[in-house]
Amino acid sequence: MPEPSEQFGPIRVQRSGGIATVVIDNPPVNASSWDVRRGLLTAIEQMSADPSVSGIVLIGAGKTFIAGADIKEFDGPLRDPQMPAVIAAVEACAKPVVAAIHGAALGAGYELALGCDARIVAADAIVGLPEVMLGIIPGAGGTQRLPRLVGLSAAIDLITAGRRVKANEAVALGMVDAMSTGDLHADAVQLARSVQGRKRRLSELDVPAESDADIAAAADRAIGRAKGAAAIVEAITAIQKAATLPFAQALAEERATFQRLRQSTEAAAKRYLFFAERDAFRVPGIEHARARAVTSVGVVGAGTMGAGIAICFLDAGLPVTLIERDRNALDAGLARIRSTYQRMVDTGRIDSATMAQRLARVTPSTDLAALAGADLVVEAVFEDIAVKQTVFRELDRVLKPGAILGSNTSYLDLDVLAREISRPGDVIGLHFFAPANVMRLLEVVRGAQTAPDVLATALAVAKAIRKLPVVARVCEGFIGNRIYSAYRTQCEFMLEEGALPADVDAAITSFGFAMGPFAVTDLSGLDIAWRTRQRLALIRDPKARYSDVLDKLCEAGRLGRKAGKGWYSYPEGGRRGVPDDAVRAIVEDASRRRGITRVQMTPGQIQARALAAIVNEATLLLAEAIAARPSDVDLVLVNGYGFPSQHGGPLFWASRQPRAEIEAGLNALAASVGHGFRRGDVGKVLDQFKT
Ligand code: T1G
Repeated sequence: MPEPSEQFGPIRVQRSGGIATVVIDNPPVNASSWDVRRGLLTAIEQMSADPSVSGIVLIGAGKTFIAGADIKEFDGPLRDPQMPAVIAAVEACAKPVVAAIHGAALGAGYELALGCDARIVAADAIVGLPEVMLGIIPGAGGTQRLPRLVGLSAAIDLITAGRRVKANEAVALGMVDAMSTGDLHADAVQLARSVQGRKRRLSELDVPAESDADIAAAADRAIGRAKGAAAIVEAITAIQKAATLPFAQALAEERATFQRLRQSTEAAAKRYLFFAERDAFRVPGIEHARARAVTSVGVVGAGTMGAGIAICFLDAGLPVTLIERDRNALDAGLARIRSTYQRMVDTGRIDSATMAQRLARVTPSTDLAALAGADLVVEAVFEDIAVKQTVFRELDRVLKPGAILGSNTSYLDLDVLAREISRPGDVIGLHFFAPANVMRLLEVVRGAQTAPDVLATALAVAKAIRKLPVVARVCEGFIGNRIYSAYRTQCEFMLEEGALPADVDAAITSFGFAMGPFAVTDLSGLDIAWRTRQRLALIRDPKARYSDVLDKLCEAGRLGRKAGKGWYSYPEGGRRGVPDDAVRAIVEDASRRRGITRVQMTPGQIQARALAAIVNEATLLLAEAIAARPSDVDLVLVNGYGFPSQHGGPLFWASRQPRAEIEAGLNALAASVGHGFRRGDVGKVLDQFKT
């Protein structure tokens, strides 16, 4: 690229043969901050007025085009010039402007590109309008210009799903005009020259004709996905205006909707989670630790979890040695992996060649010695300490020095496992969530002796397998299961006091959870919690309140959906549970045995108690440093336990409620638990949140 001629803050201009290249240089992702917008506007206006310039190319410095508006600016009023003004200047410019896209052109970045006369992408580019993921809608013309390129129904699909579209598909969909053959800048300059003197303003194009049926179908699909997310509904409305309103009016209404949603609690919650995900990778105290190389992985146990874990590594391009105790179990594990990939082929997510490549990287064996060369091994065997200790002792014998031993335990004491072997520093918990190849969350459990570079390796591995790692210290249930257990216990107490499973589940789903605690337990099976209770019975404080309703259900063979009955019944093996009088009888009998007069509870009371249990337990484990920061806890509950993301997680949610209401919920919780209740210093935690 020629030498820079002008500089406007993070924007520099380079000229070559009549083409002015405007370079956006605002690391790390060229977010369109105020400085960038100001610099761009100045550069565009100057190049427009300069007779020696016949065309303009916009390109990003570093690894990407503009990855979007600067989300950090969204909590306050946005300073002028705002992106619509920059794009208006691009459209007003008489000379063709070409967007040269590498890396990410997302949100405002792609909207700027849509304001240009042509778009050319590098092979690694992704383009899209993911604003709904942040509780907002595109606010710089995306809902108006994209439909003019791809049609209304395709725009509805792309925007309401927040899709990030790879280069090939973007060309095929018409979202961009061309793919660079190699030198993106040179190809963009060539393109600018080839369209000299010709403007192609999308704002002047009509929306391609389409049947109302197709448009309605796309809107229905999007509504189906919305699950109450306001931004998706608002996006559909905005997009449809592209076909009904004059461009300028629809653009202004889009902007007004964007500004309104930007200030909503839902959008604030989504921004909080966005930055929380980035913070999760930053673990105090290991800044200087170097991750070990992981080029080969072993998975011990090919059950549902083991097979899913193996798929995570295969998807990331790593070879996996899969171990099972015998041939039958091994074949069953391989069949699980194969059928998962076959479903991905059948649904068009991967092609059969990719499936074959991934399966070819599996080495099945019934001999642990096959793991001698592995850099990392994850055990996913039966959740029993004695079984896991045996496996760890064996692994300690066969693995090479420097190999990392990961355990997928979801409850057990990792330090007990580590003490078993000669290299406790190489032990780490890698708690995947079912289905492991789908759920993004990975609880990384740091043992008392886990070495810093082992923790750093786990975080690097999490990034490589596209997981969201949250570091937890060792305690019963780590972050997620510990909080979920306190929440479920409180929900069971409410059954004894007057609620029924369907009342609690209805209250919880109306708060935004996809499922209530009793429907969830029926899905995962009541016997898992029952086993944990039996294991903990020896150390339970006999004076502490204990609800035995779940035990009674298990003793009655009501183990959940797999048994056709649990908290609900599932006639003809259906997926939908129906309330069952047998459960009501067991619950009412428990009240009688405890001398409790049953009182109808309102959905609000149920929500307050359930959320108080979550918030209180979260506060206790923060005080014990099980989690490093409140946002880590929120990430775990949102990404692993279905806490509604529009609330930002339990602690973010609580920080936005009147403190008196939170205290009232905690008081009700304390009263219901009684003896042994530990009240966390919730106020201290919530004070950390800026409101
Ligand atoms: N604003 C501010 N900071 C951002 C940012 C953004 N849009 N995107 C990333 N960062 C920071 C991030 O916090 C991190 O900082 C660093 O950059 C690297 O990010 C008007 C309103 C582009 C795919 O939703 O998806 O435009 O932690 O770790 O894995 O209609 O970042 O190092 O201090 O994620 O390589 C729409 C958001 C905005 C895209 C790169 N755009 N970004 O992934 O790096 S709304 C988005 C991403 C909008 C208009 C509307 C990813 C990425 P730190 P990273 P990465």
